[in-house]
Amino acid sequence: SQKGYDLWLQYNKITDAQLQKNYLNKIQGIKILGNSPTLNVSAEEMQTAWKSFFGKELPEKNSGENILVLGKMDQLPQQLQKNLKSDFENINSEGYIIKEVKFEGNNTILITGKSHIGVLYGSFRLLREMQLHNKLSNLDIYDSSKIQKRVLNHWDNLDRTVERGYAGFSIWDWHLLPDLIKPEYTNYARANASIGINGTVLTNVNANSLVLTEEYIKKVKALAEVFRPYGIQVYLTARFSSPIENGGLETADPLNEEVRQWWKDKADQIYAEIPDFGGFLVKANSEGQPGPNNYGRSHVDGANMLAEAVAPHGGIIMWRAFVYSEHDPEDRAKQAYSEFVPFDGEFADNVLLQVKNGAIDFQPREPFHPLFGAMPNTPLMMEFQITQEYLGFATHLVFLPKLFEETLEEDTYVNGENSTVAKVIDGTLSNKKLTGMAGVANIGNERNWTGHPFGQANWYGFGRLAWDPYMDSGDIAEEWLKMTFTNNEEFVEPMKEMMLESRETVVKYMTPLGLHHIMRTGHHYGPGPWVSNLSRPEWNPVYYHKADSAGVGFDRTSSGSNALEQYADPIAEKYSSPETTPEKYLLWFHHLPWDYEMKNGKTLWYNMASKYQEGVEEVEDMTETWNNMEQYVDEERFEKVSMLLQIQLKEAKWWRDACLLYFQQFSNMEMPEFIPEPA
Ligand code: GCW
Repeated sequence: SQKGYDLWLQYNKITDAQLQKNYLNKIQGIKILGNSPTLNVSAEEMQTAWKSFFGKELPEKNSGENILVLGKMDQLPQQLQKNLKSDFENINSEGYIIKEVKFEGNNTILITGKSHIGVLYGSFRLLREMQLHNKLSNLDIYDSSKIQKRVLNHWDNLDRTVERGYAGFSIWDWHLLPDLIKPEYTNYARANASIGINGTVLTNVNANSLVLTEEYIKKVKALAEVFRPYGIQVYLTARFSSPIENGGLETADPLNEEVRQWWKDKADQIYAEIPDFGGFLVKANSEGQPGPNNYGRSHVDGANMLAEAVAPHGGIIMWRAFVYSEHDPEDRAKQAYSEFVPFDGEFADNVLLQVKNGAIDFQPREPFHPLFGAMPNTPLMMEFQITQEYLGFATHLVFLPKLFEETLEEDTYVNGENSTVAKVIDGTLSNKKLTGMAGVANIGNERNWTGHPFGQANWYGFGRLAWDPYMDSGDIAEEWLKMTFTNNEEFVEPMKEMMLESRETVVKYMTPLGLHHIMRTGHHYGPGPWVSNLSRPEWNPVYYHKADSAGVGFDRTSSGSNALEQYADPIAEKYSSPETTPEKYLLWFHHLPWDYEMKNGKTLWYNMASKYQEGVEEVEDMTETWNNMEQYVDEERFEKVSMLLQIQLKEAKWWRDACLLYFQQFSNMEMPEFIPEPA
């Protein structure tokens, strides 16, 4: 049905009489100042919402009391511009102001900004206020994004398969582009704009150079045209060897003049078709992708060459720091830091270094990546994964903003206390102008976009945190629940609690106490701690948990890999001893005996078992909470979530039983009495 498709833009009918009165009194008509595709989109959105909220249109009015006025700063009457001078000083070029003002002598609600896109964001904000059932009185709201590039990364291939995508095939129908424009493209843009996402990388980081051919550039252009009114720029992934594959050159050496010229010409060609093209995202010399190292050149040589090609057009390069090599004996967790820190300050001005939240790979829980804070002279862009590669795909309900928030709030201590990751990312810690946050998309061609109806919350939450990395995940959950389902507190309160706990729950039944990367190799679904036969050692779970009769965990202190040395002193010191290491990271940093006594006086083995058990019990609680919600949710979404939760419960038990039975061989200790016999 429509419900799943409409995401958080349900605009449920306003039934409360008081509220309806307030809204309809305050806004009796709409006046649009000026003209632009983005303004048209804003006006259309108002109409869509009005029909859904109130069953009627919002009439256009030229003047009068209680109208809604939409227009950017320089369209406002001179006097009003003057009156709002200090308000405008509060916002950046994408920011907005929603304020009750006198307009041509009448009381009006004004939505304005310095750009049309600001007006669009303001329009979505006003509609959100209404979806949240906030009264419109003495409106005086202003807001701006704290991060500049808020970008989805689609790992979508040109044949429409999606790497680590679990919601069907790619939504980009390359075969029928540029001639067939699907309504999904518009609705995708609209949904993204509603949460402030302003960029999208259309293609997989494991890139195909075909997308840089003239034929595909036309297809990309068609999408860019759909997205433009919504303020969304398109980016592509650039396969480093494209000059060879596409250009017929003999090399892709970034210091070769012909190669440099090829990329410049390519950029010119793209920008001739797509003047607001965002730039390139590049995965180089990682997991078999070609890169500058193939020619004995560095990541800086590679990134700066591409940066030079797009710079004249205002483009940027997002260069990924996700590198590790099977030939490197160093702990995988240390390799990116070792590789990139020496290059600090050497990247061109229009390069962002894109760093995953943790040093291994999108685990249910990881300590923050030590690169954050360690490269003060390089703008670092956060890469989160919205798609649940290691968190149960689109089958398990896990509210990821909680995970994102945990990383953003971590203190790097690099400039003393309160040097949080959020401050690295928003540029305030070391005064960066270019800032960004990327999220690997969980979107596919499923009718509800994300497969699991609650996957939508992760897309939503990513957008909200990219706009404001200091947002509270509880507020995000609450907004999303109200906008997506209902404002009824009897639904919102228990569901909010359930969402907020869901992340800790998945950690408990998959990888408690700092365990990591013990998923079945290859697909990363389900447990596989026993796997040890892959040619690349660091792809084997045994590499990470190191269970033996002496104990379990990865020693990353000075007696082990010393990955800790990559963190600032307060962290390195604190985590060097198991006694002072937060329990959640215990086995990430320490190899400890099975009978190691933990804070509660019980052994490590006992604690591990009880975490797995708690995880299972918490999923049981989730199913119960959801069962009580039937009356508040449409049948289709209710049934789907019910069935998915049953699978999640079955699989939480699978995780518990598989991991505990496996680890028991090493612990040689009895299974605590609360663990049931495996089915
Ligand atoms: O998480 C791992 C995935 C790969 C992915 C890679 C990356 C796109 O298993 O599928 O490739 O990371 O981020 O580049």
